[in-house]
Amino acid sequence: MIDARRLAGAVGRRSRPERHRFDPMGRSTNGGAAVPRSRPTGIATTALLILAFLTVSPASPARAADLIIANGGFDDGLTGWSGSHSPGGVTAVTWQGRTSAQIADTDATKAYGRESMPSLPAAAGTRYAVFAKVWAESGSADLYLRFRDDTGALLSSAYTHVTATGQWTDVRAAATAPAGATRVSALIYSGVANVGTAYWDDIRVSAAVTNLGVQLESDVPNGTAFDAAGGTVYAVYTGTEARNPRLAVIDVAGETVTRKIELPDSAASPTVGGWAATVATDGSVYLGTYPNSKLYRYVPGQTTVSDLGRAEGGYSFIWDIEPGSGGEIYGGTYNDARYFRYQNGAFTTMGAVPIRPGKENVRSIAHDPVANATYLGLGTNAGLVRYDNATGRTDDLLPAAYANESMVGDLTWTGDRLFAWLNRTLLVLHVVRNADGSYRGDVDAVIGDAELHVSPARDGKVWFVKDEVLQSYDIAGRTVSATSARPGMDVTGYGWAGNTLVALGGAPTGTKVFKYTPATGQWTSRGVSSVPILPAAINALGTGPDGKIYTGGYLTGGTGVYDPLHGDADDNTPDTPTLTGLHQTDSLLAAGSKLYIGVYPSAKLYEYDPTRAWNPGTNPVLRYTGGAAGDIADDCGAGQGPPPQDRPYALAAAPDGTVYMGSVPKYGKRSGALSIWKAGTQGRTLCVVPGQAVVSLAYQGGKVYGGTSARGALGVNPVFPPGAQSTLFAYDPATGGVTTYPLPAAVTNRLAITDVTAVDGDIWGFAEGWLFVFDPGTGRYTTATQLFPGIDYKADPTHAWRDANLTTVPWDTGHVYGSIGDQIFRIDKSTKALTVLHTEKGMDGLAADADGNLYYKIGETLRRYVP
Ligand SMILES: [Ca+2]
Ligand SMILES: [Ca+2]
Ligand SMILES: [Ca+2]
Repeated sequence: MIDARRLAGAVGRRSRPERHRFDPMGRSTNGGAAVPRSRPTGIATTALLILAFLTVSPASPARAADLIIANGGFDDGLTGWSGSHSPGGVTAVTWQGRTSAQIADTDATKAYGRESMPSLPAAAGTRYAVFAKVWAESGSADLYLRFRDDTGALLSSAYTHVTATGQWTDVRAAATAPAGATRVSALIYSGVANVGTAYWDDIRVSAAVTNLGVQLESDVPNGTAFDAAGGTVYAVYTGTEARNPRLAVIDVAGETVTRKIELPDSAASPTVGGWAATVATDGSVYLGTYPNSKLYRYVPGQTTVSDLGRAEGGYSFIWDIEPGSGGEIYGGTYNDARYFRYQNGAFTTMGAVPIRPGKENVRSIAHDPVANATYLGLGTNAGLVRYDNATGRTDDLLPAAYANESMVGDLTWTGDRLFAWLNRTLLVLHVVRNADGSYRGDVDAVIGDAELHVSPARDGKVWFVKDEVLQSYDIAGRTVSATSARPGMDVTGYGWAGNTLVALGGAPTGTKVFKYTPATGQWTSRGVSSVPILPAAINALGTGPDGKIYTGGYLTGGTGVYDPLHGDADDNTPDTPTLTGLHQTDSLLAAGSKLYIGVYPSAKLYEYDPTRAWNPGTNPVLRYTGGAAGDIADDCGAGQGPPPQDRPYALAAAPDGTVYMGSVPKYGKRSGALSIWKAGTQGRTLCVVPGQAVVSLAYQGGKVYGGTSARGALGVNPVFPPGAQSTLFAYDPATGGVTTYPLPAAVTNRLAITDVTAVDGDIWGFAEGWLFVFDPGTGRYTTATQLFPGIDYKADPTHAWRDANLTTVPWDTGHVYGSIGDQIFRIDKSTKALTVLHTEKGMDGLAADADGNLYYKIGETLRRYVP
C-alpha cells in the first residue's frame, strides 16, 4: 500500500491495431484420421432423440460462460446420458479412482453409446471441441462431437478414435458447427466391429473462444476523505474500464455505507479509479481519478456526482487534492507533474509544467492555509517543493539524504509541521523562513517503517501505524509512543469524530473502520457493511499445480481461481470468492506441488500449496523480498550491487526446488536482477546484466536462461538508453557465473526479450517480434526470424516488460504455441512457420490447461482459446 504500488497504474496497456483475423476454422483433431469403421447413426435412436428434445426448454441466448454437460463426470450414474445404438452395454462404475461410464462391448455386430442429453446450445459457424478422459482397457473407444438442428436432427459430427490406452488418457475432438446447427452434444461410443471395454470420465465441451468473465473482486477503498465533523467518510472504490468506480458515503457511527454513487464517464475516456479525495471548505466532496485525471464533485445529500473535467490530457492521474480557502481545490498530477488549482469552475495550472524539470509526478500535496503555501511531493526521483500561492515562489525542501528515493508518497501539513512519507520513512519537517526570504525544512524527526498517512494533529499529537500498531508522535517533544491498538488494515484516511480518532482502510476481509479514543485507550476495528464490490482487472495469470487457472488483480491485488471447463454461468462475478492478502501479482509459476507467486511492490516471492487452505502468512507464505535486498544508491555499477527490486515479471524453477525470480528495479533505477531462493536458505539477489531489467526466465539443463529488457523502472529518462540492446544470459548455479549471449546480428528489434521458454532442450524466445532459438549445447543461435515485424517497443514501450509468451501443449508435440501483441499463434517446430490462430484486441498473457487450451485476459475477464 505504498506509493510505488499506486504508481503502477501509470503503466497502461495500449492495444495494437489488429493485424490478423481470427480463423474460425482453426484446426480439427481428426483431420487426416482414418475413416471410422462404423458411424454412430441409426433410425431407431432418432425418435428417442427427438423425444428428448421435446423436454428441453428453448435454446437460451448465446452466453459467454462455460458450456457445462450435466453429470459430465458420471458422479450421478448415467443421468443425463441418453442411450444410443444398441440397448445396454453401458454401466456407471468406479474405475481406477474415478466415477465413470463403462462401455463393455462383447458383440462384433453391435454398436453401443451414450450421448449427453439435453444437448447444449451451439451457434452455426462456431468451432467447438469435446474433451474427455478415457481408459480403453481393451479394444477401441470413440469420442464424438455432434451437431443437431432445432428438430433434433443430426447434422454432422467429428470424432477421435483411440485404442487400448491402458491408462487414463486425455482425448479431444473438434469441429465447426454447420449451417442450421443449434445444439452440440458429446457421444461416447464403441463401434460395431469393436469388441472391448472402455471407461469414460470428465466429458466437457467448449466453444473455440469463451469469455469466462470476471475472476476477481475488490471491496476495499482508495481515495478517502472525512467531513469536518468526522461523522461521514467519503471513499472511492476502484472499478475497471468496463465498470465505473463508485463513491461510497459511509456513516462512521453506524459503520455502514449509506449511499453508493457511480462516477460518470464516457466510453471514449473511461474512469477506472481514484486515489484522491478531499472535502472543500464549503463542504463539497472532490474526487481525483485516473487514467484521465478527471475531477469530480459530490455535494452531500445529492444522488449524483458531477464530472468537472480534466486537469490534463493523455494518460494521466490526479494523485492528490487538498482544500484551499473559499471552496477552492489544489491538486497534483501524473504524467506532466502539474500543480493545479480548481476554482469557480475552472482549472488553473500553477507554476511550471512540470513543476520541476524531469519530474512526472506531483504525487502528494499538503496545503498550509495560514501561509497560503502548498507543499508538493514529487517523483521520480523524489522532490519536495514549497509553492507560495500568492507569489509563485518555489523552494526545495527535501533533505539531500533522500535524493535517491523514488518519490514523496504522502504529505500532511498539520500541527505547524510538514509530515513527508518516503518509502516507509516518515520525515517530520519544521519549515523555516530564512533571512533572505527563502525556506528550508529542518528535520524534527525521522520515523522508520511507518505506514502511509498520518492523522490530523489533535492535542499536540499526530497518529499513524507502525509495526502494525497505532502510534503517536508528540510534535513538541519529538517522541514516538506506541499503543496496543491494532487497526488490522491498510489505512487510507484519518479523521476525528469529536475526541475519537477514526481511520478507514482496506483489510483482507474488506473495508474496515478503526476507532481509537486517546483519553481512554479504548479502540475497535470492525467491518463496514454494504460497501461497493467491484470487479478487478486481471494483471497476471498462470496455471497452478492443481491444473486450475490462477489470476492476480491489478492494483487492488487479490487472487482468483478458475477450474478449467467447470466454470459457473455467471460472468459478472468470480466462480470462487477472491482470495485476499496479496498485493498485485506480476507472475505465477507451478513447480512441483507448489504455486509460486511474484508480487509487486518490492518483488515478493510467495509460495502457495493449493492442497491446503488459503491463509495468508502461512499459505501462501512469503519466501523472499527482492525489495529488501540491495541499496537504493546502487544500480549495478562498478563495485555496486543491485538496487532494491520491485516488479517480479519472471519466475523459473529448478528440479532441486530452487526458485529464480527476474525483476524490474524500484523507481528511478535501470538494473533489474536475478533473485535466487531455495528452502532452507535466506535467498539472494544478483546483478546479471547491468542497466537492464530481467523480464523472462527458463530453466534448462542445469542453468537458468534469462531475457533482459533495456527498459528499467518507471521514472527513468530516457526510457531506453541510447544504443541499449537486450540480451540472453545464462546463470550457472554451480559456478555462480553469468554468461551473456548477444543476439544474432540480423536481429534488428531487440529492446526486450519478453519471453524465453525451454523447448526440447533448446531455449526459444522472442526479442520484440523476432523468434530466436538458442542451442545450449553449442552456445549458438540456430534460428532468428522476424515473425511479427510490427512489434516495436520504441514506439510502444509499455510492452517492453511483458509481451510474448510461449508454451507447449501435450496433445500437439509438433508445435510451440504462444501469444504476442493481440495474437495467439502456433509455430511449427521444424519449419518455424507461423500460423496466427486468434486475434483479439487488448488481450494479454497466456496460460495452458491440462488439455492444452490457452487462457488470456482482457481487462477484468479471463478468456479461453481452444486451439
Ligand atoms: Ca468422474
Ligand atoms: Ca461392437
Ligand atoms: Ca463466474
